[in-house]
Amino acid sequence: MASPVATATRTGLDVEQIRADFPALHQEAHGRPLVYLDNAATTQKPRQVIDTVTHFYEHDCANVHRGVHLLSQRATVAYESARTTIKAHLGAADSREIVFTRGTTEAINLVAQSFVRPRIEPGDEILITGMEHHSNIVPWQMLCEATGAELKVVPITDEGELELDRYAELLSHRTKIVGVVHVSNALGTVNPVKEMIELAHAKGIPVLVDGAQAVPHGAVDVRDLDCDFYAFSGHKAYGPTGIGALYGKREHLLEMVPYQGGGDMILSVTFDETLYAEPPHRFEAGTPNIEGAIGLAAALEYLEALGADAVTAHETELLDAATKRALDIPGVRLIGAARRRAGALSFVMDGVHPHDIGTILDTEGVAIRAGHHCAQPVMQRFNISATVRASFGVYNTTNEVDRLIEALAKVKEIFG
Ligand code: C6P
Repeated sequence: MASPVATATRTGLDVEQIRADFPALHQEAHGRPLVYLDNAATTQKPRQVIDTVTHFYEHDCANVHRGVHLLSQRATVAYESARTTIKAHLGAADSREIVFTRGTTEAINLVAQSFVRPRIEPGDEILITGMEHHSNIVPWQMLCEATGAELKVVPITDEGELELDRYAELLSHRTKIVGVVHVSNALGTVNPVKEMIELAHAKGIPVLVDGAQAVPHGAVDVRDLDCDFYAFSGHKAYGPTGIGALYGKREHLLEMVPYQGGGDMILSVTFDETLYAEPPHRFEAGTPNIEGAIGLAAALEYLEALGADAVTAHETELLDAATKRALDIPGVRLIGAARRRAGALSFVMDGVHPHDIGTILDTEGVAIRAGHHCAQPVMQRFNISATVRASFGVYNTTNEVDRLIEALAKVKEIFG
């Protein structure tokens, strides 16, 4: 089936070669070659990830940490070496600092319940920002409700950047943790997390970074950032769904109580007492998503082979081109015009609901997301109910930017 011809990239990625790795890209949507621009929601998977997961099912399928038999030993080695791959990808010091989770959401809930809950008191504060995804809001609200703590929010400017002066002021002796998104899924803003972490640490406050939209788009180094926790999801970084990871500094993980109880997180159990396993297994109760972890490692290896800087450069080129050309369309208004953006272009068009735009684009074979992107407070901040969001990945091309813009012109034609 026909696929859009990839144009040469000036940024060092062989996009045609990359596209050949992704079977799902080579199909039509409503009779047109698919243009997949919903990468912030989830990415397509390269053959290397699909084959890794298939290989596990065909050769090594067994439970981990439990069996004496060969397959179980192979599954255990593959699962634990996936942890080492993730440790290396994030620049962590020790693979025991990597906890497998279902994704970013579960990682944040784990920090809320296991790290913050035991040390929070009525009147204490949790500081997040106005551009968080619901998964970095709701767990903290639940915790506040249960404990009498208070949720504080760093406001955002009209350009979609954080008000850093306000951030510094809001860091108080009552702040028990800062939760901040590295790259906003609704605005594309890249936040100055390193600087924010420094400011928080100067007051002894730990910081959790939501890296769901950062890991797919470039280099992340948790030791350079000096963050206390870093959460991300596999499926947005070309890996399987249902798997992600939490990086946590070893000294924090050692202090933390388990989040869930069950098999594989214990040293010994009697009816009188249970002794817990050391981190990270203490936080991985039950049979884990073994094939997910292995597939995630394959995805990160794939990204590494491309090179983080080349990935960033390629996607920035597409994002800049799409932004410039979308703004040439009368009535298009960008939501989020931060100086540093990554991955996503979010906008509204006068007189046309984003869902209508999404539907027309779909009939043109262009997949984008229209909605609040699970960041309703961002929509409230900009007095809108939804945006159109085109989000880019390693396999997108300038031809596809053309297709997006042509489809938007069609929307204009239909709605006048
Ligand atoms: N954003 C989007 O279309 P999970 O669902 O746990 O894999 O990831 C949650 C999450 C957390 N933080 C950020 C910044 C995110 O973007 C997401 C997921 C998707 O924008 C689905 S709502």
